[in-house]
Amino acid sequence: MKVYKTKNLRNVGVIGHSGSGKTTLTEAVLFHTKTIDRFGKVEDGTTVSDYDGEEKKRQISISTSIAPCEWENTKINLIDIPGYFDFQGEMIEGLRASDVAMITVSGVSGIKVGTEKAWDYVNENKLPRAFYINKLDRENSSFSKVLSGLKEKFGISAVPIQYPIGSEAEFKGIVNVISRRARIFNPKSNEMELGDVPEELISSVDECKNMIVEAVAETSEELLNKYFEEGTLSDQEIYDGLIKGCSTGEIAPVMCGSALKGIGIETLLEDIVECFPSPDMTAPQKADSIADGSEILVKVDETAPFSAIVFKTIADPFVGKLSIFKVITGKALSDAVVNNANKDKQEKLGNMFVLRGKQQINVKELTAGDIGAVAKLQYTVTGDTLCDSRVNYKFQEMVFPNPTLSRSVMPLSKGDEDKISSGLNKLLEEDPTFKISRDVENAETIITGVGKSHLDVIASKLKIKFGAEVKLESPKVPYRETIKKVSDVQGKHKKQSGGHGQYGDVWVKFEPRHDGDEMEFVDQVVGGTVPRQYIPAVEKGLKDCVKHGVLAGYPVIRLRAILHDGSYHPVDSSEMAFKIAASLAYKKGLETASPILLEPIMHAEIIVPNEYMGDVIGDINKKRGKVLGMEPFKGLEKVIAEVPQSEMFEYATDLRSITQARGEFTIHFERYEEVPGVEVDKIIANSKKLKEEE
Ligand SMILES: Nc1nc2c(ncn2[C@@H]2O[C@H](COP(=O)(O)OP(=O)(O)O)[C@@H](O)[C@H]2O)c(=O)[nH]1
Ligand SMILES: [Mg+2]
Repeated sequence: MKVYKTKNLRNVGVIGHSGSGKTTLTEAVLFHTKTIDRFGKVEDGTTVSDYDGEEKKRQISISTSIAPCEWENTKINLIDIPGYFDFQGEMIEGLRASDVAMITVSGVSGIKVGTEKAWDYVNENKLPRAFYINKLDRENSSFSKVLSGLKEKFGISAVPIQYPIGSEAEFKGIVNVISRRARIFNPKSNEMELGDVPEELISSVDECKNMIVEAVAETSEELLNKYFEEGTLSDQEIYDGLIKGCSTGEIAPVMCGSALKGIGIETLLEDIVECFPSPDMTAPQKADSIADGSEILVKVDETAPFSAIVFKTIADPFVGKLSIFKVITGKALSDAVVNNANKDKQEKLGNMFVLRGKQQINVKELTAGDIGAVAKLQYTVTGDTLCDSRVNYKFQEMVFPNPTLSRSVMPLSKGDEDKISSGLNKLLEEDPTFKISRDVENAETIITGVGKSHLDVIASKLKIKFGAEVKLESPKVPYRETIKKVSDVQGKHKKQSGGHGQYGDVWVKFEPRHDGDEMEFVDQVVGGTVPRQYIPAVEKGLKDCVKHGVLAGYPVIRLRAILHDGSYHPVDSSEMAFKIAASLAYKKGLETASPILLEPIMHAEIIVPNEYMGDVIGDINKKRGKVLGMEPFKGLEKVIAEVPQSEMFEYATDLRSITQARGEFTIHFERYEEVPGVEVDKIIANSKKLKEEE
């Protein structure tokens, strides 16, 4: 593959609602540019972008794929980004490398939640954007309906630069609105052929062109004046204004076609080259100065010293780790030794290549704006900056959503623990939206992700890539026990059967403490009723006991134990005998001091569009939660609540279904609170059942 100048590069992130045809469109572009000679199908698992075993199995995209192709001296890097919400991290990574986000919309179903989320994200990150109305070959598809939907939802910035010829089963071509070039499918030659704008479409195409002229005129005072004076703008002014308006995000060009039938692909390519910004035209990248941390803006510039951002990592058990980067300044050369500005270490780029799906194509050089990959970097992780030694900044890191759905990982066969843990750690390298933690109490590994499918995919990758089969279960609630009243009891252990006897006798007062969770042991023995040398054994005995409460076996907290009396035997007393005496006192003492169960209460902040407030609050109440307050938050509403942890394990899934994935939440442990009576019996019964199973 030849080396392209920055001006001749286009990085197009294909995003949008799941199923709108992103992967098929990517495949169609590869096919029509003769990059591949077979048009793969998502259903057959034969596309370039959905090459991973998990993607083939599920027939959806799970990870972001890069698909470069060459067209008229331009290299177009298509970045096929999964639409499914669980793989949001992949979207953030994919868009980090994109200079334009092309939002695909189904011509049948129109704007969906995924369209809105894509728009919100690119809007927030001020990324240039365009729309592609797909599936115009399908029954009930409508270009004009979807176009007015886009205008209504996203404002006048959505301007049609293409117009369809025919519709549904009769859909057969596309008009390039600015150049008025029409391409029509000729069933005889089985090719798209250049032609004139059909008579009956001329007025519609004119109307679209007017929309473009008006939108372009809005982008500068000078053009606006000219437009008012002359009533129109020249084609060159339109192109210049369009590309400028697109790069600042003021104009979102709307294109259309049928990815599956391959209708409109040439016109799309034409517009990508003519109307989409090259990497140097988009807003500068934010970086931090290494010397003093101040913010620096870095323009894509092929003449400056080398710098690149690693926006994605792939963990492969066979190939090893792949780091995928976008060159921001200068050029990347294979075998170069570069700095990792985040780790202050040197890395050798070694064999450099571009990825097309899973295929690796070796390259010697990549210019600013281009995307490449290297294998087996030692220190580098996603988000790091690789650069020349003269570069004194590092790019600002991507912000990923906090994962909220947890599962404990249960090995299916004993002895797989090491495989699981090393596999999970490898998967962690490629996925910043996934976390591993340890539940020490139950000796379990907990994984936390964005949603159920995300965690299912991780379990499945563990099996396929790392050969360890696991079952995912709801994590256990870390209940606690304590007492509400005071008791004062004797624990006496006395055995005199044959030979050496055993004798220990203690009086212990148990009371709740409110100044700490750990058991406090107080020694108030006077007159040596319990000899000095046995007191540590009593304390040790009690400390062992509080690991298991008397109700359901959960650890006991907020307990004070005061040893104040006892007796001993000069021959039969021993540390062991006093330890046993302490445990007898413990059991009796706690049972008579009104033991209770405590459960963790979480503080939750839930952010949702106003129309879902009622349902969200109703659901919180159903979950035994308390709403503490509500406040406006960035045009949405924030609900602040406290909810028992046991009710929140599925909340990521629940909130998604209540709000059609429009809600978000964060959660953290707040405190322990008494479990209400009705729940207690269930918990005790459950813990008995678990013990019997062991
Ligand atoms: N009729 C028709 N079907 C399409 C078109 N584009 C995609 N599809 C189908 O829509 C489904 C989802 O496509 P896919 O590319 O996986 O969508 P993605 O989730 O956005 O990547 C697949 O069954 C495709 O064959 C199109 O232009 N016309
Ligand atoms: Mg896809």
